[in-house]
Amino acid sequence: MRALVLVDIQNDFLPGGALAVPDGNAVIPVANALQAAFPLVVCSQDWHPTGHKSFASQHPGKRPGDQIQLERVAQTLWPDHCVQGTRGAELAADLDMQRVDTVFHKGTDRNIDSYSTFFDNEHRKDTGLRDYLEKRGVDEVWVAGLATDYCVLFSTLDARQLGFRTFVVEDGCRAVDLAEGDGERAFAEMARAGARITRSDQA
Ligand code: VGL
Ligand code: ZN
Repeated sequence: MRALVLVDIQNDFLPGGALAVPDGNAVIPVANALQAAFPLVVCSQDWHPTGHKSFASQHPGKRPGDQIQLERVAQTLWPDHCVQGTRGAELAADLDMQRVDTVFHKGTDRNIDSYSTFFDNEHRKDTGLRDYLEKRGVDEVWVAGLATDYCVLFSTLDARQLGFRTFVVEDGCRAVDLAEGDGERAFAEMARAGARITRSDQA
């Protein structure tokens, strides 16, 4: 049994948003079209409290794009984004939600970021997605959404580590590309971890 995981398709990651992913809008029609091919569809939603430690605004003298050490892991600093209850945090209005079974929130702990839809960046807390999928007999996960080089990458690596057969829908993802080529490097890393890089017409 397979499931489609749509990662962080939220206003703040779309053009005009606080952490706009170039061409981020392009993933919406792909995500909508994919859904019919899956018996189970879930979404993740980046869902930060105000003053989240991944925000550059919380670190005097730091700017978005800078790196710091947070708890025990390296953390890239971001503009304030996906703050709980704000319009920027809402899932894209054009994303078809009719067949979406559950929305999993992540990044809710002020002190640690969570790129992955499964675990926080220290692998301490679980979002519940793993149990949810295993209870329903899911052994294959397809991933699409935003952004290729952060939340799609880490969700895919965790899915592989948890033993799911894992596919990443290349045309259904877009990258932040803080450094040129980050998106391409992320696809290569996911492939190295055993994920199959595929396209939406293969679903
Ligand atoms: C994301 C940076 C910060 C993502 C979330 O969804 O890829 N990237 N928070
Ligand atoms: Zn975030």
